[in-house]
Amino acid sequence: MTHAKPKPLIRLLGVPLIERVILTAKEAGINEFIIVVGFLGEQIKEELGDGRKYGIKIVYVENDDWEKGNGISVFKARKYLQETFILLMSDHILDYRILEGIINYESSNDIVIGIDRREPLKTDTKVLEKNGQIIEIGKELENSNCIDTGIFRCTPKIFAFIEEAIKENKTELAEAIAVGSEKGHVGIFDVSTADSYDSAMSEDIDTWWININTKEDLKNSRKMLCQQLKKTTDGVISRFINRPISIQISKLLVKTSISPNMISFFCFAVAILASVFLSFPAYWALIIGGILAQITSILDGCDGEVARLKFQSSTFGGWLDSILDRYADGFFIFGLSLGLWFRTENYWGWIVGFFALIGSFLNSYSSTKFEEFVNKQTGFFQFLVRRDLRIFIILLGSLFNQIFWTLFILGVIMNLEVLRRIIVTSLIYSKD
Ligand code: C2G
Ligand code: CA
Repeated sequence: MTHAKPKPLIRLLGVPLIERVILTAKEAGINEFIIVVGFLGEQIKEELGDGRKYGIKIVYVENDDWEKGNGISVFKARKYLQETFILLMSDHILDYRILEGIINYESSNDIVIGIDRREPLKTDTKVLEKNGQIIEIGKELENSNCIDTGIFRCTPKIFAFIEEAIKENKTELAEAIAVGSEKGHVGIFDVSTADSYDSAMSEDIDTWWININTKEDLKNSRKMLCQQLKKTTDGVISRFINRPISIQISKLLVKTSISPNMISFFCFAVAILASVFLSFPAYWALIIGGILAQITSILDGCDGEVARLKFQSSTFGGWLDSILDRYADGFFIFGLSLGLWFRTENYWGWIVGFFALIGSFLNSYSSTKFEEFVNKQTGFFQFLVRRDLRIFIILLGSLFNQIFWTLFILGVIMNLEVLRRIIVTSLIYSKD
């Protein structure tokens, strides 16, 4: 053995595969886990512990027969599984909405298998289903119309099927499921029917799963996970400029132990530095200030991205993120107004600064409720006027050495956007 690391502990964007599976299940509301360990099981136990650090409960079951089929592994856990449970593979990465879907799916079958209609790969277990019931299952099926995703909902009845299969020397889980399906007890759940709507995150991404076998699979899953990092509420600058960069940075950050809150604070510190530069009368300082401001706008994506990739999102973090952003906004505009005053001693700078400031604050203040009202109804791509655009205007203004016009444009655009929101909301809701 050259590398003595069990496959479930391979890291995918900073999180071991098995931990990903567990935390995804937790997102779907599952809090108790039975993990069957075999080969190099000690390392897995050491990594995950009793689950307390994740706010869940983990019980381990040893399987010394790990060289036999995976049906044996499931069978060894029977003592702990006296009610309906979800059976997952430690190397199948999946979207939590598939789990929500299969948990809530109405079916009287003892086993419900998550299936996918895509073309089978060599490694896939093939399934032939008819009217929602499984007729045949196996790796070598000639006639199949879907594949097994490795996501199951089971009643303890499954152990009887496994036992029966074992008697015939069949130790693979698929073979036990075949026993159950012959008796007409196995149904399907099409994973593509899982609800793909997540109010904040997904846009047109599908619910997905990947069986990680090769380096290529790891690469694809990384791509999938990164695609989901964008938010429906991202503005244009964020969508086309900031996110593509911040996601690359986040890919590096997840490999470290840097927490989302640390990123939020770091980002804030850079913002303060940016506003100091913006307040200097020299043109070169203004340019540096504008560039630093844009950098913080990019980094502002990283705290949330790392939080989502590492299952570290928190209510506090989200709140901190937005509070620090508001402070930074205030400092940027104050820095610009001060810089203008140093240069011209014209009090008009303070007046446009005031309008830019209040417009920026109200733009953020009104956005959450407004998006709740409107976005859910329309859903299609919109030109969102948000902080990312604000900071981009500051960048352009400082590159062109136009502080007054920067503040002026900010004041106009931000207040017009607030006005637009008032009008749109009143049109939709005036009848309530
Ligand atoms: N979050 C968190 N902890 C932090 C920061 C953020 O848990 N310290 C989570 C929260 O759920 C928060 C979300 O991440 O609601 C914010 O996601 P971001 O991707 O940081 O998005 P946002 O800052 O709103 O926008 O181009 C940059 C983007 O416009 C940044
Ligand atoms: Ca952020």
